[in-house]
Amino acid sequence: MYFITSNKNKVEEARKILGDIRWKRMDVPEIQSNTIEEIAKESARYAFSRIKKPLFVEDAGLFMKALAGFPGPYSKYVYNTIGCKGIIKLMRGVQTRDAEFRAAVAYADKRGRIHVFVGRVNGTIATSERGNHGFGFDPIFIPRNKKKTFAQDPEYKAKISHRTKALLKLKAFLEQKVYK
Ligand code: ITT
Repeated sequence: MYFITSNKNKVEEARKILGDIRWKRMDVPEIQSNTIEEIAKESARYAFSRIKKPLFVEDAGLFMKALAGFPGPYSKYVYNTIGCKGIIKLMRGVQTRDAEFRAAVAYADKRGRIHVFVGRVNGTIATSERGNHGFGFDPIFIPRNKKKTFAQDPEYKAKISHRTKALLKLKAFLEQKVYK
């Protein structure tokens, strides 16, 4: 099974759950949509039309409560423009710091049928960047009931992250198919 992504960190995280997957980089045009589920689904459809083999893609985002879910599906653009520092600035003085990471994994089976699995993790936005593991917004995301950011505690991230949860659902789905 192929994992279509440009992000090496995602591949490393996914291998811990699914084992031996094949990483394929491909330029997949990302549709504009307000949901990461739709974006992932369309990307999987496109990738399948190109390689015609079982594969999955994953779209993730950071959703902040005080900003009505921003940047959500636009997380990549926001990360590449204002980054973690920009988010910290935006949130300066804001009391409600709740945030959620969401991941939508879209799996295309050998016939090209698409199955979507979603994972979420709640937390808060830190007041400064901390830690040097992981990627993206990890240095500013503190999971619920913890003090360290994802970038400070990659082992914990691996256990409970949005991506882990979505991939575990995919794994269960694949195993159930094998035994049927
Ligand atoms: P793809 O090629 O798989 O699309 P990407 O890096 O473009 O990889 P996404 O569009 O799914 O990833 O993610 C949007 C942004 O959200 C990404 O640029 C990261 O900054 C951030 N992000 C996603 N997952 C994250 C995680 O587990 N920890 C921290 N930041 C994350």
